Amino acid sequence: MDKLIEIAEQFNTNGPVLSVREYGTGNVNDTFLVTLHAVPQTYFIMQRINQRVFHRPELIMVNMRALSEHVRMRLAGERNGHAVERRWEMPRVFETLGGKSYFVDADNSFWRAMSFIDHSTAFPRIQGAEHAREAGYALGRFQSLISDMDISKLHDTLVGFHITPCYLQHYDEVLGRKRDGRDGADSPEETYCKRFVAQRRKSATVLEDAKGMGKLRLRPMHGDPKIDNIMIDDVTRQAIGIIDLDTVKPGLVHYDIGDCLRSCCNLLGEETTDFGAVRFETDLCREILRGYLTVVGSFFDESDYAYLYDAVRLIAFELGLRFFTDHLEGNVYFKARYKEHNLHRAMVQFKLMESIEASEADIRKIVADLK
Ligand code: GN1
Ligand code: MG
Repeated sequence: MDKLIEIAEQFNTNGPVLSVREYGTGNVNDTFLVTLHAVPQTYFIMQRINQRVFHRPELIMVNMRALSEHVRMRLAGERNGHAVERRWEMPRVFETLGGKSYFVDADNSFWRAMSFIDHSTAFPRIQGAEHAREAGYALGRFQSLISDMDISKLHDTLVGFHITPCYLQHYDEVLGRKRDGRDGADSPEETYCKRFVAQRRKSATVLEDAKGMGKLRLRPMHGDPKIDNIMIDDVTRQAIGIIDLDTVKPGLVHYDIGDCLRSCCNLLGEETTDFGAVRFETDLCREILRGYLTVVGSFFDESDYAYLYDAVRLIAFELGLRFFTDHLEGNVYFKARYKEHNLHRAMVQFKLMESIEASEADIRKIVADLK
């Protein structure tokens, strides 16, 4: 603990550090809430970036700086142009006492600190229709705020991230290695997952093919707009920001809206082990898309709408595949509390995908009605 306090004291904040405690449920980085003695900034967020995942964490900080600057200018421009004002916040990066945007400790761990967005909450589950609409709005708002960013200024902080065929290729390699090593017999869950991937692998290229054909194009995207990253104002109940900006990069916004839907429309969450009960809630899907399309509808064309169903189906497959591959590899990417943890997470995503497939007609109708 003393060591964590010492690290927190490396950052330029307004007051001595009182305490540091673990915070949140991230699968990759380690997050801490730092409490200060002083007011008004009584808390801040400190994170250790997982360098097994992010090989160049300093590039994340370069991106964050460019991103904050861009959004700040866009918001200032809006304030000048219109009277309408809605709270929108981005985490502010804290510099170290030496004026850098990160701190590397004696063990070579990479630390950064950011402001805590006050008077707001990130819920682990969708609370109702209004919350769902706000979640969709938040993603649309975020994508629209960064839509005019020069993508050549954004570093690719995680090469291959959200390119589904790359995950399939990696899965095949891992499986091949395991066969050579002649591992023990598969558990029923492992058998289910292998069969599931084999049956659906052909469709893994659907979004990348659409990109290749020019039907979908690269735009700046968030990369991880899951429910836990959407901040809701404690008083107005409106969405006021999306946190976790490590994976903002050029990509297909369809991976984003797909990810937001697969996360928000699964009320049992990613961590349940009640696999048979996992369902995709189409009523929430309608509200999320309603909120989302009120913002991005202006830059969506015919094929953007046409690929929405594929997007949500694919991202559940992709995340399930990522969890399952990590299980086969021995949990080297996602933090796991027990040996089968990533296998169980994969089961949840695959069951969710089955439910998405069973709801295809409903989802397509929702999209058509909202167009
Ligand atoms: C990881 O670390 P966290 O929990 O913010 C992952 C996302 C997954 C998510 C699933 C960099 O996000 O892609 O969708 O878990 N982030 C990375 O919960 O791989
Ligand atoms: Mg994340």
